Amino acid sequence: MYHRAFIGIGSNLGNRLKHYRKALEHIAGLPHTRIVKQSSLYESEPLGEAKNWYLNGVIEIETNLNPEQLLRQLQKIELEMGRKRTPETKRWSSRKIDLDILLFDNQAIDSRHLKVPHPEMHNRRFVLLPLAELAPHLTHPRFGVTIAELLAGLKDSKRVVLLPPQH
Ligand code: A4P
Ligand code: MG
Repeated sequence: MYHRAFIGIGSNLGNRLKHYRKALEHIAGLPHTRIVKQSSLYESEPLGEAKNWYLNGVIEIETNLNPEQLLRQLQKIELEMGRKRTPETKRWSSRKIDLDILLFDNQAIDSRHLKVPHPEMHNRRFVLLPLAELAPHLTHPRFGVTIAELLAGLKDSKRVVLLPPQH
């Protein structure tokens, strides 16, 4: 059975655009998975202690992986792309690539390793702006309001800047 999921992509280290594109290639190569839509790219002021601005965007995929399998595959991609996960690596530290499952069908998942919808997505302009390009009328499974409504009511003063299309 095919599922529809939205993945948030972020990079704030090195050649961010190159890392972003590489991540898309990896995701497109996952078994029984295809990228259906891609948002524009945004530059965003970092949330947390990192200094570098992020490149952020969202993609919609169709997959027959289940949520746990998808999470494992995304973590494998992060590691293959050289994201360091050592005990010293701080939460929210700079990273070449960060892949978060934002939404998975209409599911609400609350396991130790996986929380869907992503527990912070509704507070983040760098997630809601690109997501609203792809799915403004989609309802958030926990809050019962649409992505466009979440964006309209959002209080997030961090700057998010639309990038012109990349060639
Ligand atoms: N995990 C639970 N739910 C999920 C999910 N839905 N998708 C678990 C992916 N992972 C999920 O994540 C920690 C653990 O979360 C994983 O082991 C997984 O089992 P991580 O990627 O190792 O750590 P992290 O990303 O440093 O921490 P966290 O709390 O996930 O941070 P976020 O929410 O990913 O935020 N500022 C800007 N402007 N743009 C950004 O993209 N990103 C972050 C990271 C901080 N500031 C940012 C941005
Ligand atoms: Mg993450």
